[in-house]
Amino acid sequence: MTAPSLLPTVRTTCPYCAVQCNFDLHLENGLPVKVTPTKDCPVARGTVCKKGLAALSDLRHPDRLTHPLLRKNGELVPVGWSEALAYVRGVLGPLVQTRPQAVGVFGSGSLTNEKTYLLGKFARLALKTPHIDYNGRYCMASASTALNRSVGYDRGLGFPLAEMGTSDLILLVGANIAETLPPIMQYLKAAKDRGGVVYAIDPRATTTTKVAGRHLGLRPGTDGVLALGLLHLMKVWGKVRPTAPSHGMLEALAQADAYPPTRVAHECGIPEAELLALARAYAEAHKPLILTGRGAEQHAHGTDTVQAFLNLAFLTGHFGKPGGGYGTLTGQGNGQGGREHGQKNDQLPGARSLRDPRHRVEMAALWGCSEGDLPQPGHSAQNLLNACGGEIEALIVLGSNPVVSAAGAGQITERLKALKHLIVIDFLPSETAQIATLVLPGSMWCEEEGTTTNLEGRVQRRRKAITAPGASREDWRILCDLAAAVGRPQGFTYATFRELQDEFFRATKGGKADYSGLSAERLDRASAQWPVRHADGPDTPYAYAPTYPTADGLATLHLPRLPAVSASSRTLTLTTGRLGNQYQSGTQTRRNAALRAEATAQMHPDTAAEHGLRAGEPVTLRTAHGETTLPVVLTPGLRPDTVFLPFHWPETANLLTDPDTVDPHSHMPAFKATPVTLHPVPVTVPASRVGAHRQVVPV
Ligand SMILES: Nc1nc2c(c(=O)[nH]1)N[C@H]1C(S)=C(S)[C@@H](COP(=O)(O)OP(=O)(O)OC[C@H]3O[C@@H](n4cnc5c(=O)[nH]c(N)nc54)[C@H](O)[C@@H]3O)O[C@H]1N2
Ligand SMILES: Nc1nc2c(c(=O)[nH]1)N[C@H]1C(S)=C(S)[C@@H](COP(=O)(O)OP(=O)(O)OC[C@H]3O[C@@H](n4cnc5c(=O)[nH]c(N)nc54)[C@H](O)[C@@H]3O)O[C@H]1N2
Ligand code: SF4
Ligand SMILES: [Mo]
Repeated sequence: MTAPSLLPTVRTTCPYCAVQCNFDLHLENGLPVKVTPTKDCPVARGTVCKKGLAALSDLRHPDRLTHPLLRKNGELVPVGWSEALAYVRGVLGPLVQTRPQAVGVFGSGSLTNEKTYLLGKFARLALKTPHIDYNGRYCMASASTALNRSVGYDRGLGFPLAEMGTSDLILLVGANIAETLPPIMQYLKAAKDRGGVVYAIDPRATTTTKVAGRHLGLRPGTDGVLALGLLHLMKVWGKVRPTAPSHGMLEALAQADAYPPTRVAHECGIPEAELLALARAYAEAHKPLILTGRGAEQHAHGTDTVQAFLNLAFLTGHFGKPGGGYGTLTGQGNGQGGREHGQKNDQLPGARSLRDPRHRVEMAALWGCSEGDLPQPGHSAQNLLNACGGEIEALIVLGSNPVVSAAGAGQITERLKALKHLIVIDFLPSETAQIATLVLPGSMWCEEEGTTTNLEGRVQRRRKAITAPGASREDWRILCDLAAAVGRPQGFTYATFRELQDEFFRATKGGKADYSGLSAERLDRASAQWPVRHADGPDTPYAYAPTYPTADGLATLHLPRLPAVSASSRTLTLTTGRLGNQYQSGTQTRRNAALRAEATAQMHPDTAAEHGLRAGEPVTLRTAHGETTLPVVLTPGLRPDTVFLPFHWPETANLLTDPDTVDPHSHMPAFKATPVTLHPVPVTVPASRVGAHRQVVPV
């Protein structure tokens, strides 16, 4: 049953990636029937990708969750809200009084800014637990950590996207934007049309490497070595001219001495001539732009890899230039805002620190509690999931599907099953919802108001077009219901969404990510890039100009610590990533008939031949952490020492990744490099088992 539409056409933002395209939803009988891109969109300028176009079909998908589900005698059965909330009162109520640290919260970069803010407040004030973290830890956390520790804050791009077109050399380091952030390709093409050069640095040839025109197919995990090799040559060629005075410059430069071209080419597994050609292009460029994606970042040394590129951009005088320098390509719809407003384990709204006594006092004043009531930082994402079933007895998940997306998903699923209480708020029966003790039906993108912040720090309105179906509720109301159920409703009694939104904007005042000059009305007039400190003041299209918000205003160039590279050609490395037609853990896109895709194992024809494998035949991939069987796809553009798996299906990539090793700085798991072996499947295994992933059964 659906409520009548509010308007015949509503302009809103896409539910998926960090570009945050705007489009118009055309409504008929209370439901959107068509999406049309708008030329007014400041980001995509009238383009939209196929995922955005197909997003409507999830809204009333037959699997849509429309009532709470409670596990009884092993089965999830439909119940009313009063019974669902009585369960929460019964099990979480006593726990938050006696052992709040036994409760965890897992959030998401898919959540609007307002929900991000509310989730952090809910964990700290209603549950009083230190243990809240989110899936952004799996995403751009390494880039975020490197930027924060070097220049004191982190905005993925320090300039409007369109400035990309003014760069004369773009290095895409582990970013397959033609499939993952397609509208950005127009800015890449603009740069090329002006005579710019584009390199895509990726162990695989992809659509992006083709359009870029120059492809450097390095060995997975060696991007940091490449960056140090480039710095080495810049030093030799007299191209060092630091962006600004900073700490650690001499040490960073001295470190590069140990990375001459021969070593770098050998470790990266690339011809020395290709390294020199890239270095020459960088040396000659007036405004080179280095953009990292997850390929460079999702490693146990991801922070140090980003640091090496940041140091290179900084020491060659390009950091912070409009359209140049260094940036990271944020991934999720609100991956940027989601990392600013308090769902990180160590963070308070406005990118404040939970460790900073002044920040704690500021937030306590706004929230009407004492500073001492606020917990200290708790577990980060992967550690939180690993603590489930032990120290953590109850977990609330909002906007993530770790059964598919967490590193070492096999082990993590066992941890989640060992929980006494797993409460999942979702709108579709994700694999994580299917093992929950309680599932609460939440709201989809155009069923709620809010704001998101895209990959250039641009805050935009996401407008409500329709009402959530059946007994499902807006997520923000569910969080308020949960606060009341555990006996701590104070601070969670907003009469309207607007009250929550205004409180959120206020809460960021004085923080590094200051949104306090924003309001729904201002955002109706135009989007704005943060910080926006005053209602009648400007926004900030250009960030990263010195001085930086650090203790003394200077940047600190930390020394990247990179692991020794074993360049043995016998070792096969598994790397993982995305397909253009699927989104993340696939809850939404695997159900969408317009977005067909297949789970396969991509490998070079020589690799297949060496292992006695042929196209379409099953292969069992085995790592120290698990195994899975998939059909072989021959990919001549992939390095012969690398195998690629998408992660959008259960029983694909994350059964093979490492659940226990994380980057020491960002706590990011190593999604992009796991030693793997390949085994042909004996003919006795029925072909029907190949690629037969656990089907998503409606609960
Ligand atoms: N279609 C689609 N679009 C998406 C998403 C999605 O799931 N589907 N997710 C969104 C999100 S949350 C994110 S974070 C972004 C991610 O966007 P991207 O970073 O573009 O995505 P990935 O496919 O994970 O990784 C990019 C590339 O890194 C390469 N790679 C693997 N290992 C290495 C390495 O060691 N070094 C280098 N240099 N490259 C390596 C892979 O071959 C891959 O082509 O996409 C966003 N957009
Ligand atoms: N091997 C490997 N693993 C990876 C990666 C990789 O490259 N390789 N990439 C990592 C990255 S970058 C990311 S970002 C993660 C993403 O992986 P996840 O954290 O699992 O994110 P999603 O798949 O987007 O899951 C979102 C879930 O929440 C629901 N949901 C989405 N939005 C909302 C909302 O607003 N409200 C409610 N109630 N529910 C919502 C969806 O239906 C879905 O079930 O995966 C990581 N895992
Ligand atoms: S998925 Fe990303 S690129 Fe595609 S329409 Fe949505 S916001 Fe735009
Ligand atoms: Mo991501």
